[in-house]
Amino acid sequence: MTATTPWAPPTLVTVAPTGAESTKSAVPALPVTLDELVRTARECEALGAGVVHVHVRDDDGAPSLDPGRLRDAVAALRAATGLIVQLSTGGAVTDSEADRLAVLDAAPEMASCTMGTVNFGRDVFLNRWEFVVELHTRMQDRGIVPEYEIFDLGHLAALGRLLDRYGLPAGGHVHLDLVMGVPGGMPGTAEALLACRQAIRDLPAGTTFSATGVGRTTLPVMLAALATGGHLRVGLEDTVTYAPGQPVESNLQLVARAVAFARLAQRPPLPPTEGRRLLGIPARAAGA
Ligand code: KMH
Ligand code: ZN
Repeated sequence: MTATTPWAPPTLVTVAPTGAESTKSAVPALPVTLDELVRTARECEALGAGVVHVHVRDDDGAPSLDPGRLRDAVAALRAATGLIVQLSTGGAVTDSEADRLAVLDAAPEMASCTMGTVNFGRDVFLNRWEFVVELHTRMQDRGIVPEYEIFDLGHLAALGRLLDRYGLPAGGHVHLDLVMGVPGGMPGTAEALLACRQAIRDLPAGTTFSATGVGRTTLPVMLAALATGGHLRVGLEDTVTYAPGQPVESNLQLVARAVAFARLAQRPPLPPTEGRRLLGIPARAAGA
């Protein structure tokens, strides 16, 4: 008998090294300065990461959407790495819509776009429909490729509605990230991932997804994503405990584990050049 199942695709590994929630005092390995961010990004690229999802911090280590810092981060990461640089427009739950929209002025090649409001622990991560539309259409106008952040199953339906009404994103390819296990969002289970996988079939053909399991859901989500053709996001933004009683030592440790699982699944990491092709991001000119 001949096998008819196609080989699974390589894995695009995104590292989310910092986030907006942890403090340096609680998580000493967290990169909060520009130097720390760039060093982490370089190391993670060498191990197989293809994308860096970026939140920046101020001089006190607090989350920041300062336009100058964002521009500096984009420039420094472009100079030091070949990674696809994805700025967070999610910021922190306290950030204003205006500041979150202004993130796009730093002209990243990619940015996140969260598809709806979600309870976020004791907070609310607010993403009104009009705000989502504004982010999506500004990114279309500026040629910035979105990664749609999906915290709940209903966010996939909202994404379908967004694309129907306002058209495909810049580059024409739809890519989303399932952010699972946030207290208030969908659970980080294989069952929930499969429900999303099913709903993704209603989105444009060729839609790709990555998945992130927050906290203790990191491993089940990673294994379920690898088994179903998904890509991976890992990093200290989402995971600060490596194993029971064992704090994460570095982003590198999380990327190394993700890459090892991806290789075991015979889905080796996808370099950033090929990641750009997959996501519809223009190739970087030589030396640029
Ligand atoms: N920090 C969260 C409130 C994103 O980066 O786009 C939002 C977040 C999503 O992390
Ligand atoms: Zn983020």
